Amino acid sequence: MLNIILFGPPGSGKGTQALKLKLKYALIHISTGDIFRSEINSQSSLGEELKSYMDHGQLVPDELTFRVLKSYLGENDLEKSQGIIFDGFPRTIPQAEALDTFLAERKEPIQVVLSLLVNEDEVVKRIVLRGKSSGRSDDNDETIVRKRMQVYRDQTFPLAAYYTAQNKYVELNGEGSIEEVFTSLCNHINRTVALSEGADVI
Ligand code: B4P
Repeated sequence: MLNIILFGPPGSGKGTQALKLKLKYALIHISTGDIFRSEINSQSSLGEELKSYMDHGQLVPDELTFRVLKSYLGENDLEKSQGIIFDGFPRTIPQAEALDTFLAERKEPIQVVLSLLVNEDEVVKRIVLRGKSSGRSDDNDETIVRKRMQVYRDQTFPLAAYYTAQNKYVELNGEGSIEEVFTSLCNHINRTVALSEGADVI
């Protein structure tokens, strides 16, 4: 099993790259952002609650995130894949701890956390551009986008130290073209797989 976390600020390309990696490595793609947006589109009261946080650039509270994710996992069979790519999850230390517990029970820990480095002006530019066509209400207001960056720095970036302590955190340049970033991610993943198989990788 190949379990990977794609990490980075909003708009760093996690979703874009996760879709390509999912196809290449036959992984299940778990994006909490996508799961939340699908719940919002169903116009349920739970979706309304999720939207109230997302529209303000805030994280969905952990307890609510766990509830939605648990229900999603109950409906999807994880056994039929070569592994899982986590995109936008975990975003807080309690989320990371819960994920570690869940994967420890399955004896399939995270192998590598790949962090896409992109400067703030570039991510704001990308998200505002996406906002023109995505219809996402959290994308089309620069103030909200900057608030999401602040939330990332305060609540999510501490995970870099959490996974560094586990010797799993790898940073790479997320500012090249989509294909360049993809090649770089694949190189890191191939290296991780080779190391886990006992190869002598320099
Ligand atoms: P997400 O859905 O995770 O979205 P994101 O951070 O905006 O995007 P991502 O990094 O995936 O960027 P993308 O590839 O699309 O989160 C949305 C919200 O949901 C959060 O703010 C939060 O409220 C909530 N949420 C989600 N998970 C949560 C959790 N676990 N706990 C609590 N709350 C949670 O790329 C962005 C744009 O850049 C695209 O238009 C793309 O085409 C472009 N792009 C990508 N790579 C590029 C490149 N190399 N060059 C140029 N453009 C590029």
